[in-house]
Amino acid sequence: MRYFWAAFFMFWPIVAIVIFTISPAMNWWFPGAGDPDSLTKGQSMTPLGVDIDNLFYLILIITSVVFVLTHIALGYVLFRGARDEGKKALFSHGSHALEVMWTIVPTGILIFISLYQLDVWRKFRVMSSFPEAAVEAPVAEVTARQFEWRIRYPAPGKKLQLKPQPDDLYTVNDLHVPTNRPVMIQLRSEDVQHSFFAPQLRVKQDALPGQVIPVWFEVTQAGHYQLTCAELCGWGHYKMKARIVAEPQTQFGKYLHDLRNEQNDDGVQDKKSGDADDE
Ligand SMILES: [Cu+2]
Repeated sequence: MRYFWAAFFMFWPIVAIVIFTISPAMNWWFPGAGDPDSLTKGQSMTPLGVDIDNLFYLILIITSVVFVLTHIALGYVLFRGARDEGKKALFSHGSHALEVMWTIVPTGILIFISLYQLDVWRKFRVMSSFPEAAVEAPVAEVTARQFEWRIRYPAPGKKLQLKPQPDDLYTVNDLHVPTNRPVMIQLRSEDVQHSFFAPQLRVKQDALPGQVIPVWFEVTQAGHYQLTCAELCGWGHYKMKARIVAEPQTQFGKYLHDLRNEQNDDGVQDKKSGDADDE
C-alpha cells in the first residue's frame, strides 16, 4: 500500500499516451469525411480547417508534455517518500524563485499561443481577409430559426440581395455549395441565438438575431456534411440537424435550375412553357 499513490500517479500518463496512440485508429478523433473507414477520417474537409486542427495539435502537444512531466515528477516524489520510510519530511514555506518561474513560463506559453493563432483567426473571422471571390457573390442566406435552417439562394445568374427578391429560391435544412472554391453564406437568426456548426468543415459561428454575419469556407471534397446547431436554443434544439451538400460547380448550377423549376411549377402549366423564360 505504501507505493500505491506513486503507482497511481504514474499510471495516468501511461493511460493518456495509450489513448492518444489508439484514438485515431479507433475513430475517436476529429470528425472527418462521412465514411469512417476511409483514409480521410478525422481530416478536415476545408483547408482552413487543417490550420485550425494544427492549432489543436499544438495545444495538445504542450498540455501533454506538461501533464506527463508533472505526473512523473509527482510519482517520483511519492515513490521517494514511500521508500525512505523513516526519513522526516522537509517543511517548506514555499519558494519564491519557483513561484516566479511557474508564473512566467505559463504566461509566456499563453502569449505565444495567442500570437501564433492570430493568422488563422484573421483568415476565419476578419472580413477584409476573406477570399474576394467569395465575398463578391455570397452563395446563400442561411436563417436559423426554432428549429430549422432556412436557406435562400438568389435566382441562377443573379446576386444575393440583403432583402428577399421575388425570384429567390428557398429550401429548408439542405444547403448546397460548390466545391473547390471559397463560398460565403450570410448567416442570420429569426428568433433566438443559434450556432451554425459544420464539424467536418470546422466551421462554427453564432447566429444572432438582428445581425447578418458572413461565414466563408471552401470544401475540397464533394459529399454530404453535417450541419447542426451548437447553441442550446430551445426544446427542439436537437432537431436542428441539416446537411451541407458539396458538389462540383456544374452540378450546383443544375441544382439551382431544378430548384427554380420546381418552385415555379404550378402543377397546371406545361413544364416546358414554364421553363421558357430562362435568362
Ligand atoms: Cu438552434
